[in-house]
Amino acid sequence: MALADAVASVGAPLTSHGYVFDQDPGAFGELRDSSALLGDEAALHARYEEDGYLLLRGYLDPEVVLAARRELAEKLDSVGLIDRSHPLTEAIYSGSNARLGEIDRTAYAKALRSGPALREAVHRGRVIEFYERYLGGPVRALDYIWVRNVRVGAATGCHFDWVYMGRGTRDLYTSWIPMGDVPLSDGPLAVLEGSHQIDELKGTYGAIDVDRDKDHGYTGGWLSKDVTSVRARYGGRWLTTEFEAGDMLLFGMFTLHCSLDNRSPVNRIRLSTDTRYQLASEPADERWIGEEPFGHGMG
Ligand SMILES: O=C(O)CCC(=O)C(=O)O
Repeated sequence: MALADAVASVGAPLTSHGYVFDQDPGAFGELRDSSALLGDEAALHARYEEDGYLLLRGYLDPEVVLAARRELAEKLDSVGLIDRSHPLTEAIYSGSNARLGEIDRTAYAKALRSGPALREAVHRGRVIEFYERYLGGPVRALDYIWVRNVRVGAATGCHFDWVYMGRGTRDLYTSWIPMGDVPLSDGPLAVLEGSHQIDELKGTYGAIDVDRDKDHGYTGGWLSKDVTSVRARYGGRWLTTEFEAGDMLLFGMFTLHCSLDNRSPVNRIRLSTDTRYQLASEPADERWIGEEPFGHGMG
């Protein structure tokens, strides 16, 4: 579906934290699909330099992704988050998260991000093959897998990934992988066009370390929740799309991104992961590697 039709089909303004995305063609557009460049590493690099991201539609095996979705949905169901009157893989929210108050949340979060089908989808096979070709050598994935199960009403604010994982190589890439279809209504990711070239932002907000710099003043490490002001200040269009199982969106540490609000009319939980890749020979951020990554607790 063309983006304009998809926007119209949502039937309500597209928002992030309630801030409305201006739908003027100069302010909002569609992520560019670079899958036609697969196999031509030089062209992929040139596109990445230009755009700060690569959208590879249908690059992953949808069956592998959907197996991971099933595994995630079962885990969400095990703590009462899924409405069982629908197939589990529809991931319709039950309306109650009361059980989360009764369980060991840390152990549960670890179980959620450690299933074999999930690892197969994001740490093996086609994803790794892509990065080995793209980076030209053996690749290390940061071991930590960020699982997003985003309910209606929630969104991610505008940020650079570097502020969360900037203690290793700068040649680090994020893969945002929809675990199933993520239409515009369900709160997909959005990228600010040209943001990877805003040097001023790299040297200011982009220079913080959310764990080390305790009084950085950026709540949660986000530059802002206000997509309208961010665009007014830095220019570019907010770019997004309707994602399908098998798509992979790759971006760099200094590409500003956020998510749309999940406004699913059927109360679907948005399921996606984000994972990071680099050359194995480069230094890695110690917070996110090993059997039990320390995460933000390291300080
Ligand atoms: O999926 C989301 O809402 C956030 C993902 C993200 O920030 C990332 O991929 O770096």
